[in-house]
Amino acid sequence: MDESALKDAQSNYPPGYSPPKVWAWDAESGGRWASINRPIAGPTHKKPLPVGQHPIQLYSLGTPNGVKVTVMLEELLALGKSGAEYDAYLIDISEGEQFGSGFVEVNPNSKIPAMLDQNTQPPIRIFESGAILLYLAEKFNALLPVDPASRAECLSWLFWQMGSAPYLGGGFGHFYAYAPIKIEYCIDRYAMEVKRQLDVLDRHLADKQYMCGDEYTIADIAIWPWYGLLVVDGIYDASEFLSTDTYSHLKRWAEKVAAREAVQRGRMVNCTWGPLESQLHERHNASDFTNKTQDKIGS
Ligand SMILES: N[C@@H](CCC(=O)N[C@@H](CS)C(=O)NCC(=O)O)C(=O)O
Repeated sequence: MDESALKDAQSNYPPGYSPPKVWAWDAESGGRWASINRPIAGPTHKKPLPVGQHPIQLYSLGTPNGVKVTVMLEELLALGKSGAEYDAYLIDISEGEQFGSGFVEVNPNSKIPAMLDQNTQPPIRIFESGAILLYLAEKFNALLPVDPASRAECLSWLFWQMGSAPYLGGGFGHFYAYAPIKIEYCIDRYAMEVKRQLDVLDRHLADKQYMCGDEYTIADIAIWPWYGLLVVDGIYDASEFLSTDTYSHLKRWAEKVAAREAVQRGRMVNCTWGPLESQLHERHNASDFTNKTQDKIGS
């Protein structure tokens, strides 16, 4: 952009902050997550993680990144892969539990989801939801196509999700729903990108049942909790703002995936908000879901 175009663009926005030479961590920035944001890594306190009996130990929360993994585990169990039995423990990120020493040992990046596979000694740690999905798909030979072309397509969409969702969550969601002030420039920038991404998905799904054709794969499992939930559940209360109903192929896919039993179960695990009957704070057995339903009938 040349000098005069830049001046023109700047004149659309009121004068405000001008960055100092060196940024310093002086104060909370405000906004919904301000109290947990820090510019340094590492643990803030000593706290070992609980460990259960099952091969897989999950430390997570029912956010879209967490839901990817609980849906994957429920799908594997539905396929009869009993080795995927898991204990899911709650990590309350609003209370800073991601900075406990035990959690940081499993994920040095201090973000949910994080997983331990206790089938091996010492146990294997896996963090980053995409890495966890791929690890589980390879371990159980499921939900990842085997022929090279379909596998490449599946991994392309898996990594597309990993790169794209931060624009939806950290960009659009943050500035539209959580920031302490509404900044038109930021909301415009991220709404533009999110709508472009929705159009990418909508065009791709126009002639396909699932992201990789007729086969439901980890690409669907990764993408649905962000883009599917945006369309079927209006995360960030943004359906009208983003006109999500207009993406009809994406909507059809999102509703089809939402109807899967494993997806419905996976959404409940580690969820601490919304209707009480759809929250299962921790999961240690398949019967936890049944007991939950019975609680509901009994109440
Ligand atoms: N790229 C990571 C993102 C994980 C992530 O951002 N997790 C959020 C919750 S959805 C978190 O733990 N935030 C806590 C923090 O930032 O302190 C993944 O896909 O696993």
